[in-house]
Amino acid sequence: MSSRPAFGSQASSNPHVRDWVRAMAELTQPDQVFWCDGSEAERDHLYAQAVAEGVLVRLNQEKLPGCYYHRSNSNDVARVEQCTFICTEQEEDAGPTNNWAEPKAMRAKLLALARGAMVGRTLYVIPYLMGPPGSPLAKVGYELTDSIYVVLNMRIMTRMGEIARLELGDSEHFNRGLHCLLDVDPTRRYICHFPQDNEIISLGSGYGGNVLLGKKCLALRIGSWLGRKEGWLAEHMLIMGVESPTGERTYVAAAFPSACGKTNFAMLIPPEHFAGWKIWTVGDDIAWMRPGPDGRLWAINPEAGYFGVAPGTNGKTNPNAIATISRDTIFTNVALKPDGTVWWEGHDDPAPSECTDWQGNPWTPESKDKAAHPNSRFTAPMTNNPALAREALSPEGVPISAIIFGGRRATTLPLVYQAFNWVHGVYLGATMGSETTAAAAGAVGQVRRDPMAMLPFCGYNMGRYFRHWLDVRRNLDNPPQIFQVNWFRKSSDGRYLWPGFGENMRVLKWIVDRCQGRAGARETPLGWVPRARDFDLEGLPGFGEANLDEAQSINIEEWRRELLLQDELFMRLYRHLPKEMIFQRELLVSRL
Ligand code: OXD
Ligand code: MN
Repeated sequence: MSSRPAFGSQASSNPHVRDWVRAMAELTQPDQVFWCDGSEAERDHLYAQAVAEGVLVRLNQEKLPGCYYHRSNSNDVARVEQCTFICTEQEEDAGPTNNWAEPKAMRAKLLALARGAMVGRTLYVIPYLMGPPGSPLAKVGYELTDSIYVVLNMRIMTRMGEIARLELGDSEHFNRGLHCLLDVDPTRRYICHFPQDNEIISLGSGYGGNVLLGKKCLALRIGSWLGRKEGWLAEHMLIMGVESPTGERTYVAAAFPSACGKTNFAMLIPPEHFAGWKIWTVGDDIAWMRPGPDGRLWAINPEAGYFGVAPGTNGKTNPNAIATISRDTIFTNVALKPDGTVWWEGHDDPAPSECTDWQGNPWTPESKDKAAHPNSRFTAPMTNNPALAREALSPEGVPISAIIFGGRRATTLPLVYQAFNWVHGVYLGATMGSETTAAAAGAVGQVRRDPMAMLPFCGYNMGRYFRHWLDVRRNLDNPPQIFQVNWFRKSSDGRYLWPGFGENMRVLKWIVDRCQGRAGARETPLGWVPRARDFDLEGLPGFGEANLDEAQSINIEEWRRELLLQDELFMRLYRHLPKEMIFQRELLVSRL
């Protein structure tokens, strides 16, 4: 009797897909090939399988229906930028901010590592669609993986299965992604992109950002490459709709580096004072944007779920996220409580008297180490979000009125200012700096240049990327206004100068009002800033005009240092840096 599984046997009818899957199966030698269709029945089967294999723990289904728990290998908890490569014929095409490898040699090395890597395992074939079906920006990818955890996460993060097969039809234009866990050894970890072939090979990791190939690898690194070729932008940006009490909706995209609050901002609930205002989430991490026929910049969220940082998420910082992750969620590397629920530092519940930490060790409040890894995550479907914008499902997307760039900066950068024009705005994005976070392996808290929050994600030469941003303007009769924000500025005694979280609505309101032509501003050397009378400070206890002035102050000494740091990046990019960026720098120096 054949033990053929009831699920996973429906191979694609697309000959390009079949040939490639056959070749990869010959290489990796799995015991079986499982073709995912994305159905609910398949989902139930896969969760049961993952639990049986010990990859997932089924959480308390009364308290957390549809939720599961996973621990990754403790050497594998964040993106690894040093193992991430852009493999192009010319090193210059990858540029000085990426690790580069010659494609032929790198492919040969990776395929040698992948040879026989799935013996005794299952090769899952995941068809997935990035973007709403029928969108002019949507793209199909196929990920081949031997990780059932990846399959179940991709199910949440993308439109997976039949919907992607239908979108692709018989076309050969799809992203080819191969992922093998190998033995999760950091010395054999490679996240490699071959943009000229629309291909990704990821080996030796099981961490989301390295292995959910639709996200950083396709939607950003390959996406940015395709965007330059095809005249659009793939950006590390949230997208939100801001609805005023009159029902007017203004759409905003915002680039903040990893783990700097994009998810919280995208799901913001306006404080009581803003009765009648409402924020709608279109996306929390990635925006694909193209000039529309009407001369405006139109954006879609290519993803279908949120892969958010758990620590610090609670009913005060992000009530919509708490509702979103109350069901159908996979929790990774948080702490596991004896009652089959989860906990992390900054959870609404007090620390449990005992639990199991992210590494599987017993943990009590007396323990020295954290119970949850600082980069522990939740993977949740966007349709769980009470603030999900209906436009998140629209193929056309939304017209963007404002683009916000923001870093995590304890000094120098004021709370908010507006660029004088598009080129100046591109310069603000290009010179962004931010303190590093736990989302990437390495030191935390050091300021590094992170242009447009894309340093780890731009799949080609960063200088040409700035040029592309300048070029996109030619197709925009009505370009978005560009702003810079910094929620994280501190006083000399280490206090945050701005309350942040829901109160960011005040900054957002000024931004929206500027776009709608109904808020004033004062010109400064940096850009347009709100005066106290332009900015809603009502009902914000303990925060008055003097506080706003402090949060907005320009310290010339700090700006001297800032300009030197900007120079370091510009020197690295010099060969392809648009002259406009150098002129903008000179203009800023003369204004200061
Ligand atoms: C993410 C990241 O996971 O930016 O979104 O690291
Ligand atoms: Mn991100």
